[in-house]
Amino acid sequence: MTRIWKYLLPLSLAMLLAAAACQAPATTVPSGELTITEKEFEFIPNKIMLKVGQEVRITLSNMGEKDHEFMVGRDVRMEDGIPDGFMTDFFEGVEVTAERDSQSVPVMMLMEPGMTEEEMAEHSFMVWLEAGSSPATIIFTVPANKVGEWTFGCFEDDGDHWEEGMRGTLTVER
Ligand SMILES: [Cu+2]
Repeated sequence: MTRIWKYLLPLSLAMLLAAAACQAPATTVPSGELTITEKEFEFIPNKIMLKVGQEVRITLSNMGEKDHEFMVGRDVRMEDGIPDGFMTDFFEGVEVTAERDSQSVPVMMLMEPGMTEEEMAEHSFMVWLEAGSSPATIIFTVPANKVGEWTFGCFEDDGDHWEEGMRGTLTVER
């Protein structure tokens, strides 16, 4: 019994690795903790896979020289011909808490400054990070009604960042 496992285990691991290598390189998050780095003009990683029921801590870190934002949704919303966000917000109905510099902060504080309270209430959830600022962490449990494929993106500079390819895919699996 023990002897056979000695050979089977490395073999099955090798097969698993081979199978994983053949698929699209989505970053799975077994621990639930993930850092997404932002810079001009990309998110690293840009393919993420989450599981329903998983408690997730996503830390957004702006390592670029420009301000960047993180929004997750479906169907890009155009405003005066400029991509400005998503029609459907992934975070709608999701309870999100936030931390910054190891302190808990209201999620509203992660939105772009200068917005009125009314604008914030109507706006999709976002994490806006000024260039050079400290990372922010959002914490939430992945709800079952979010299964499927979502897009995340940055629409800063009148949608330029989005056009430049600053976007990624978030897949929620059962
Ligand atoms: Cu950006």
